[in-house]
Amino acid sequence: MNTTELEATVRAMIARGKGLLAADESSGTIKKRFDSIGLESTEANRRDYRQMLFTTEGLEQAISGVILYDETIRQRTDDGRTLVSILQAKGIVPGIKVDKGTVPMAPGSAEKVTEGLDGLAKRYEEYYQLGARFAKWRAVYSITDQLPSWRNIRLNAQGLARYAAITQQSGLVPIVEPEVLMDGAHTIERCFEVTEAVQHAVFDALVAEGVVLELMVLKPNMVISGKDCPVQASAQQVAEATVRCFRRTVPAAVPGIMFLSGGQGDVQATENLNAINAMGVQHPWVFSFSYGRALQAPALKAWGGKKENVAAGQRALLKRARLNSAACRGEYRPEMEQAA
Ligand code: 5MM
Repeated sequence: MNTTELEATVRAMIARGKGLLAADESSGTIKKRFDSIGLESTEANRRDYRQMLFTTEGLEQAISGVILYDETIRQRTDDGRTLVSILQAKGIVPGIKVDKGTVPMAPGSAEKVTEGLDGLAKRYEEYYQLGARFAKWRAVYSITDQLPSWRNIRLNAQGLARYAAITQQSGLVPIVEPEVLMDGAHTIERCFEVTEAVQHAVFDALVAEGVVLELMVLKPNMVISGKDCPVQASAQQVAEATVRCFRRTVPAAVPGIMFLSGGQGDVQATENLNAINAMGVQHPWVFSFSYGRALQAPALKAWGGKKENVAAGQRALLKRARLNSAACRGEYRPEMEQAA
């Protein structure tokens, strides 16, 4: 394991005031996103969209890394440069999503497990050549009164841990993403309970698998009310519950906790991250963002699939990236939404 290189990658990813842009939507997910603006999901349109995002001037001031999808890491701009080289020229670290999505845990089961371990070390040889220096694997957990089951928590933890070990051995930094979904009417207390159990199982498995905790990044959900819960917790309550949960479960050796947005509104995701960083408490970890929807939704809308809107799309992306950068420092204020 090239510890020096992995350390440098982690440091770059968690650089102060910066976060990750999750642009690793699989074909099914990007189709859903494009459907929302009435755009066909063709290879050329997906390339144009990602090119629009990555060529945003000044993006590197707030974004340290971008998570790519297999198709994107191979694509080129109009003038023949790889999309990866656009990022590298800005000092942004390219990363790659390596999981192959989820399947039912058993026939008929509502719970999901993540696939993609077969041939992973071999796939990394090519991804490294293509420029990837970190990777991402996502496990998802649904909340109901009975779920997630212990079996589901255990199986997903094992998958995340095995992936993380192979990733480090292959010279890339693993982002470990256990996502407890916001879907449902559950309370923030129930989200706390499930997230705590999930994180305990994940770290138990990571340690058992020999993963070097200093050389990974955690990408979790915040502890938050279910989308349909009649009582929605405030940003302050989300921050307090989230920090309490991670103080109980995440070893201090882990350098960075970079949250997913998970369906939170774009402003809400910024407010919550800001509240976490404005608590005035010293934490062992950097708290930052690895947002997909919360960074991209306004940009996608402003772009609308039209060449003449590229600048508008980029302005929208830069605005959210900068405001989330401020939230990493606990310096975001609602008035900044208008000022930006
Ligand atoms: C960008 O979306 C990622 C890929 O999802 P699929 O494999 O389902 O297409 C996703 O893993 C994303 O990185 C995380 O969910 C964080 O994104 P959000 O939108 O939750 O911040």
